[in-house]
Amino acid sequence: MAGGYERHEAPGGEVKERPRSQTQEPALYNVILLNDDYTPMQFVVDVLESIFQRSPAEAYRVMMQVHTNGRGLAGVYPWDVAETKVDALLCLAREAGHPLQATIEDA
Ligand code: TYC
Repeated sequence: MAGGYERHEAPGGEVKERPRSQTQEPALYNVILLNDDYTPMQFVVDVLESIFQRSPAEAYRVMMQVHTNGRGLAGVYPWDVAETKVDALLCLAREAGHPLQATIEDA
């Protein structure tokens, strides 16, 4: 990782230096929703709102994107979060008897 120092100019013109942060941002992954012919549109909208924290308008837009193009982006998360959200989605879909599927891809 690139080391070194970050330089900041303080309001009085004084230059301060501190070691560059050693913390790594986590890798991000896309959760992709897949279309099918059976899952009701409203169920997909509800899932996007409840699991992926999309607004009603966003949820409808993403659902229509998937319905029209076959796939669409539900959200972008670190691996563990993406996996947990897909598990929750599959669980809700299975309980409701819908074949809704999602995959995780590199962002
Ligand atoms: N194609 C489905 C229908 O016509 C709706 C749908 C949208 C299903 C998005 C899955 O990920 C999906 N009822």
